[in-house]
Amino acid sequence: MATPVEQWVDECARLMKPAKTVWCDGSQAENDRLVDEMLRDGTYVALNEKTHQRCYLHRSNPNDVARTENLTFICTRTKDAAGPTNNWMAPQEAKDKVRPLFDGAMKNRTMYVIPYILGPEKSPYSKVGVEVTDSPYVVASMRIMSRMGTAALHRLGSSDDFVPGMHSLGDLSPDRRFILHFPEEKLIWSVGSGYGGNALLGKKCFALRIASFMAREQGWMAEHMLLLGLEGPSGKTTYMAAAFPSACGKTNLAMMVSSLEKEGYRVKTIGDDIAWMHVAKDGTLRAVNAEAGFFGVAPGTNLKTNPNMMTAFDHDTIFTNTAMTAVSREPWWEGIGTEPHEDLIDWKGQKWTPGSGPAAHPNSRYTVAADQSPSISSHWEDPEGIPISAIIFGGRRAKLAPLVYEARDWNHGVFVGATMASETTAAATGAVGVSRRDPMAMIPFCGYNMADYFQHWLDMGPKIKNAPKIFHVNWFRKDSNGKFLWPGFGENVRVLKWIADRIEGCAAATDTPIGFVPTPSSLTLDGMNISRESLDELLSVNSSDWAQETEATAKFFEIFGDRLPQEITNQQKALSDRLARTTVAAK
Ligand code: GTP
Ligand code: SPV
Ligand code: MN
Repeated sequence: MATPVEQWVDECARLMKPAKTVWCDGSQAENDRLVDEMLRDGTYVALNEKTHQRCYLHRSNPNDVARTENLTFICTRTKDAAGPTNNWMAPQEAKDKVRPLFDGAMKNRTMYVIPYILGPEKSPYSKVGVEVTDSPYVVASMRIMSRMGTAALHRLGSSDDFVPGMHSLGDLSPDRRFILHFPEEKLIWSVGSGYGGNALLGKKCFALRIASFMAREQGWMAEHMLLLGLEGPSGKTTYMAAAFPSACGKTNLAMMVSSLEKEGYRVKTIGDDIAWMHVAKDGTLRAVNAEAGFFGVAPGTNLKTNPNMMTAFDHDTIFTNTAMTAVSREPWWEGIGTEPHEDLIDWKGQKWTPGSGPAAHPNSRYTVAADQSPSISSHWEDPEGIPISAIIFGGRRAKLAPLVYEARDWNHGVFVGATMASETTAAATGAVGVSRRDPMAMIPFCGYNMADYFQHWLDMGPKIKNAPKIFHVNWFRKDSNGKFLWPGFGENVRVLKWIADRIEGCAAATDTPIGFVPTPSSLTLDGMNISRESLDELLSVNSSDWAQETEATAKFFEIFGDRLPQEITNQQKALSDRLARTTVAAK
């Protein structure tokens, strides 16, 4: 008797009609075969074997370089279940429309079957997915990003407890590109894109959109969050989870080299993008990294901003849409630490000239195994996960939001997350630098109605013993000349230290209408070059600006109608009242 997964794979083969089907085992030998094939057909370009062992450059189709949110759909039975922030199609309509694009899509191609585990191999919280794809680049990427191959098939056995994901490159035309999620039947269909979150179906499609839906049903949380441990001088580690929108600094924070190393503060990485969090038997909130690798933004990565990553990716790494140096064949991007020069080949494979725009695509990325980072925590694969003491929200906000503040309690923290906004980045197609509301950094990734998602967050708090404290950070506040007020990167550890000190009850704060803001002297700023004026501006809370902001958030919440939890409305009102009572909280 065929197992459920074999039956589903047969169905896919009947529809897409591949020349052959290959079940991936995840072995090095299999990867070597794929690399040879990809080097032969141009999918991969070989990089310098001396400086970058087994590293390759992949150039995706120039029309296929970022997630396409406008072509991403949540296909629940009712539109309400998907909510006002998602694109929606009825399941049957979606299938009728998109099935023809899969019909015969793999003629003369190989269909690869990728069984994979999300979460640590032996964790009770982990889940199995199976992706079929005609892209060897997707196979190689999934091998780095998840526990792929035989281990996953073993874990699955003859069970039907897996999330199937059907992927084909199709003809790569944006007109025939669809990323469809069927959360009620836990199914993913993706066609017409070979890039990142559109095509590696274990990532945003399963680990966030489908998983967030499951998490609500089952009482846990699937979040767009990095996970890190801050080691202090006493030897104690404080574990934190942080949600920032795409390309807003998760990877860099999770892997930072602390500027307070001499003082005994070090950051250890657990994950950089997706956290699954459960209330454990002892009542603590425990988080696992759903992934096994980093698919990180290349531009801006250099020996100063992220030395750990510069070490991690000098072997066994895939670079996507970066530039390369023509003679030495090394990857290159803006902000790598060297000036652009005439010897560059740009991300489209053309000779770069100063007039031809950025040499690397702004959303160019590296794909590298997590355990290649020197910063990886020895607990990153703990089956029970790590206990979370702080949840941090943040975004790119040139104005308004101070460097850091602490929410008054869990419900206020949920409100702080729900009112997040950030300037858009190159991680998704569309305009860059436009401020948009992005609750919990989940706007593109929540697989159901976000009003219900807020309620789910509110419901989780009381289930956790010593619920984590909730904070908001902003590394991106600018002065009147448009310059960042805060140096960021390794200096962000100073903010993490303040957060850990707040948890221990030993850091001072000003009680402002938006929450608790550090007093200037409660931040450890020794050895750092920052003026008193910049610091004051970074910590300032302008009540009239915030009053305007609350109007904008109230307007945003209107789209949810009656479904918006009453508690969110209460929090909104309480904030407005506090703002009205206080004219100035800033110093
Ligand atoms: P996704 O992988 O898209 O989810 O992004 P991410 O949230 O992991 O963002 P990442 O850490 O890759 O950073 C994105 C960009 O922001 C990079 O170009 C970084 O150089 C820049 N960046 C990260 N941290 C800071 C910071 O503290 N300050 C400033 N000014 N820029 C930062
Ligand atoms: C993001 O956009 O948040 C990413 C990259 O982490 S992608 O895999 O394309 O979603
Ligand atoms: Mn991300």
